[in-house]
Amino acid sequence: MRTAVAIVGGGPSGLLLSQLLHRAGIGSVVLERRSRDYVLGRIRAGVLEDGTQALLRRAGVGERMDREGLVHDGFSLAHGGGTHRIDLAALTGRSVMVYGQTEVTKDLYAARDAMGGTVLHGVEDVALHDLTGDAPSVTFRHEGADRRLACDFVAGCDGFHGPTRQSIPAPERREFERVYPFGWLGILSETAPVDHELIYATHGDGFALCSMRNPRLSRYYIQCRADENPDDWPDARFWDALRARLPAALAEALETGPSIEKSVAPLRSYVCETMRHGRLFLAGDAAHIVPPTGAKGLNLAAADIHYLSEALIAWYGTGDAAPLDGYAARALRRIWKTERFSWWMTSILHDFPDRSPFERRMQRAELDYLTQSSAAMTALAENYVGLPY
Ligand code: RFL
Ligand code: PHB
Repeated sequence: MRTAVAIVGGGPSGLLLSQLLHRAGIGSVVLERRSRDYVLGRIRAGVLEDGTQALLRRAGVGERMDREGLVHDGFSLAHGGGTHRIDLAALTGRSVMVYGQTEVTKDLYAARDAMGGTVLHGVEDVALHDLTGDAPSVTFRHEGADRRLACDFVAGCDGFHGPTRQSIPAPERREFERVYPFGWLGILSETAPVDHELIYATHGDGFALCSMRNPRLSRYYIQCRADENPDDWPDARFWDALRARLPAALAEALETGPSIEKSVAPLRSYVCETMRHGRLFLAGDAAHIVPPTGAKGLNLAAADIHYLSEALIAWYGTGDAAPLDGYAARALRRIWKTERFSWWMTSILHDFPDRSPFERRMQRAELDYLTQSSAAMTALAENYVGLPY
């Protein structure tokens, strides 16, 4: 088998890259370890920046998003018993869209099918070869047979736990990490969202987030221990804990019901600055992780794909290697700013068990300042709607 770009990972990064390359006449094969149903069953991100929306439209997958996505002109911070609205539209002239990662991925699969794209599911034992020469290849097992895919380039879009980053020799990898001393327990429930916009709440018991997927599907999160077992959280316990962290009026308005999904996600900041090794390029969660507080994971992955697709299209179009050579530096400038924002939002909104009384007062002052200064609110808003590409 031969293709131009071998893409390891059929999550949003891999599918979007494949779609953008295809529209530029460049072939690819996507190798995904899981089944399509498994990939579509994962409940993850929910908020799209306007840059991500524009990229999805450019990839030809914006139609359903524009029809069904919910445009949000603001969100609220809840603390000290009250709420404070951050008016994204007034502060930045821009907005975000609530449209779940599951839907984005579904649209991308439908587009790949319609264009006859090759996505192989259930691949095992992916291994990368000859990355530093000009004829790399990927070997894997698929449907019981050993296969070899010859290619010009390999895109590592296989998420944080995937194998492509490990193909970069350890001494060459420059990695930076912070693991937070808590996680998020999330549920999905077929109930009306407590508000028409998102609410990020801080409370002595810990952080809580009220989000949604559509007007009859709510997504709620509460800060929990990183090693929390979701089975220890029957629905009633979750709803009680959430109510306790919300201002009284919202707690009273909260519609509860059975959860249809419940999971714990650890919180981590991570960057691998080495995003290239010969003909291998990393993108998305394979290269970096942000804590979900700023809703940036999926958006950051899309920005990488924007840069990488442009660079590959330039190489195939004119033979110009400069954009590929500059890919990592260009992507990292935006990655680090987004890491900073996600780290900052996490640090002001969560309860850190090891914080000193002084640090807790600083956290309180920061929130107080944020809700009183239009300069501070504008800084929050411009990061939340997304930094330019
Ligand atoms: P993904 O989505 O992890 O996709 C990687 C794909 O690679 C496949 N893979 C392999 N394929 C072949 N061979 C192997 N050996 C492979 N190993 C792995 C995987 O099966 C998978 O299909 O990475 P991608 O495409 O870069 O997309 C990034 C986003 O998914 C991610 O940034 C966000 O979902 C992060 N994130 C969230 N972001 C938000 O903005 N808001 C959220 O609420 C939110 N919740 C989450 C999240 C990430 C989570 N993870 C990764 C544990 C909740 C969770 C649980
Ligand atoms: C979500 O709806 O899953 C969501 C929304 C905003 C975040 C994180 C997750 O900051």
